[in-house]
Amino acid sequence: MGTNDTKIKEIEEEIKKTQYNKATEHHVGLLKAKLARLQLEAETTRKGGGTGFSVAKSGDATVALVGFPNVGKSSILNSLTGADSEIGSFAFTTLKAIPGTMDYEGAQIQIIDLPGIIENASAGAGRGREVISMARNSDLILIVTDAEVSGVDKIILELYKAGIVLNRSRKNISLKKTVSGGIRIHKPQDIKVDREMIVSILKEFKIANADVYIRNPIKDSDLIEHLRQNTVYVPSVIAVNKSDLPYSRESDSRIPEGFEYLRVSAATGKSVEQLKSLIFRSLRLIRVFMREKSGEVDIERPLILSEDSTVRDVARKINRTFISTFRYAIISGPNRKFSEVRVGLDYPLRDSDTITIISKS
Ligand SMILES: Nc1nc2c(ncn2[C@@H]2O[C@H](COP(=O)(O)OP(=O)(O)OP(=O)(O)O)[C@@H](O)[C@H]2O)c(=O)[nH]1
Ligand SMILES: [Mg+2]
Repeated sequence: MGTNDTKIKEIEEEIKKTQYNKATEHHVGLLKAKLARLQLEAETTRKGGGTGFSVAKSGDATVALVGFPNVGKSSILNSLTGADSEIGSFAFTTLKAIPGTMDYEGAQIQIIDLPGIIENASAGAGRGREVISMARNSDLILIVTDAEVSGVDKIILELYKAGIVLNRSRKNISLKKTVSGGIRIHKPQDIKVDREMIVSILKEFKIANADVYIRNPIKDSDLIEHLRQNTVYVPSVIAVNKSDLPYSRESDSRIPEGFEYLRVSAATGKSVEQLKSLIFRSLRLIRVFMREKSGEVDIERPLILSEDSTVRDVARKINRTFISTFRYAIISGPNRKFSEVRVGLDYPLRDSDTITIISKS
């Protein structure tokens, strides 16, 4: 274990021991900043070691299956996609990434089965590094647990240590380093910030001069995540597998706040269909149907886009030249109050819209 690792352990222990309250909040914030900086350094020095799994992204979105060994990840992949990932009654059956495709409402969702992770995966234990890198690049992380919901908090922590933040969005912070002038904080008047805290966190990251722009209320962890650079924000849901087996009443209370979950059984097929719709909904995708000028609509194969897409994204997806020759688009759909409307490139789309693009001739 390197000296960095020892220091990381010590700080983690100290954070655990320290009761969090008004009086200690500053101290804990600094410890967290120190921890994040050490983890970042550890990661940079470790880079280059170990190769990632090679699975090309395909389909409209990618979902990574993350969980402890033997909880039934491969069984879930197989029941969601009809893939044939090896299942075994012992830990570490799966040793590499195995992709499958889930067909849902016209969308092709890539699901990737991964080896089980263990504690300290973020520090490279087991195949932790590779698993985490797949998770980092996915559009949704499906955490799989056994019926007792054991260890979800540990999995979330391992991902967090590797810079993967689940079910939270990026806070609006930006930072411009300057050569002098100290730390200047720019923010709306009604937002309160702990200036002293911000200055000391920045100091930990060796920043003494900077303009900091804050647009919404932030916590110390938001700033630390911002400074870590490698932070990604990924949505996540939990599949509580093996729920055909008996489980204790308390197990549901182990689901962390802010996570949706579903009790399923890959063995009996219980709630597998519901899991498919939970996955699809959590990916926040919309389906958009193209109508030819002739009036023909391809309802078998909608375009799959993220929910914040506009007409421009449709045009771009079909053919780049559509943007330069674009005149207007005609939109209709079951989720619209109007029967038809003419719109421009920036018009936001809704699920199940039908769109016709009219080009300059
Ligand atoms: N009772 C029950 N057993 C299950 C269920 N799903 C999987 N199993 C069993 O659990 C064991 C592990 O299943 P896998 O799908 O190989 O688990 P895994 O998470 O992929 O395991 P690793 O690849 O080793 O990490 C096997 O013996 C499966 O038959 C379930 O829903 N109910
Ligand atoms: Mg497996």
